[in-house]
Amino acid sequence: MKAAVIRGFEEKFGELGDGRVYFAPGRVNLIGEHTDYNGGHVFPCALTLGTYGAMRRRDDRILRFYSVNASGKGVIETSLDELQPDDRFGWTNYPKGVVYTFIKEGYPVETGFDMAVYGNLPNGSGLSSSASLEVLTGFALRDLYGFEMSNQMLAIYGQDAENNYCGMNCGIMDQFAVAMGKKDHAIFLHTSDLEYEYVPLKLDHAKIVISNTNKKHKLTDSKYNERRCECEQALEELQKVVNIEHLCDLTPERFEVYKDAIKDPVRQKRAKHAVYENARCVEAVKVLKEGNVRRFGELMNEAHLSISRDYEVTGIELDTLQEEALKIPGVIGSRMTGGGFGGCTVSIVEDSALDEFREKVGAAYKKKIGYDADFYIVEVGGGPEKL
Ligand code: GAF
Repeated sequence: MKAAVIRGFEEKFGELGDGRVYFAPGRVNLIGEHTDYNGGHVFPCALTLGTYGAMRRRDDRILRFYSVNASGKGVIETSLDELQPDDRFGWTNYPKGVVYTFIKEGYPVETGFDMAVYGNLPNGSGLSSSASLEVLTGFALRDLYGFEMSNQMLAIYGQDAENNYCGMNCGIMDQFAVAMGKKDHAIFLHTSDLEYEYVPLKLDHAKIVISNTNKKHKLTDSKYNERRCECEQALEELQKVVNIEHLCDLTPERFEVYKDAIKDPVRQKRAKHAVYENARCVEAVKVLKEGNVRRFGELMNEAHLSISRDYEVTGIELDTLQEEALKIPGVIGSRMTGGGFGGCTVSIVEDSALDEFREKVGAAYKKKIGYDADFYIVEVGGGPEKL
């Protein structure tokens, strides 16, 4: 991968010279979905799959971008004086957005750079290829321009770029998981104060399997922002009757007491998901620490039902993958992961059932949906690094 990105860089931009190569992971969220913008808990982990970037500073104000994966599109050139987002140049809005945020926050990016990237995360699969690219860019800028900031700030600036430059109102989970990843650990993050804890992922005789629906989707034009608005409206209604700052400040029991303050039944379902999902996430981490992987799996299954029925961000593709997974006896738990509307499921599958999983879930998916799903046995990796 490192060689491929250097080759791509040198083909387009000449010798890498004093440039550098970096890596930032993707992430998968194990449980705690659509809770991060509701002040709740999440439990993601970084993957060993991610984005490689070769980057070299320039002396002028030009920015040149090249994606080895999307090689047909060639080099995209712009300048620090033309930093506005441009839909025609898709993925380059993520690194440009990070440059924009850095400048806004007082980190002077006064000269441009050449950047080639190569990713092995399936694109648009909900494994955070965009957060990976944002954190990669921030990490590389920090190193090449000598800025001082923590990895946590890289996550915050990545989210800022995504929210204010790319127009996707995401929470902090993805950028945090990418910037703060730790090998063989998941991150139990409380999103309202960014308190976090690394929890070892001991899944004896089982693996994390990601199943990609291969349904094309883009969260910026999906209903993600609409769901976020529904939660904000529900919160405003609840705040008239109970003193809370975020939806996830409520326990399920207190939610049941106050829920009728939310007048619209659809909004009430959205809020219910957020509150119950937060409680599930807290319980899931507790049982995992106790070594109870079975209960962790049951909570994953419950989480999928909640997000499918109450939050309604799954669709037939994700639901089929999850339902078919649960028919295999060696599956400990399975649920959609990420924003939804396509993307992937995450399943915990016993080693002895891995082949059967791929065969049976794959065949049933193809029969029902009409095209193939892809399956990846993934490993939990660390955060961004200089290679
Ligand atoms: C997407 C967002 F980017 C995250 O912030 C999070 O809300 C997630 O969807 C749902 O849990 O990945």
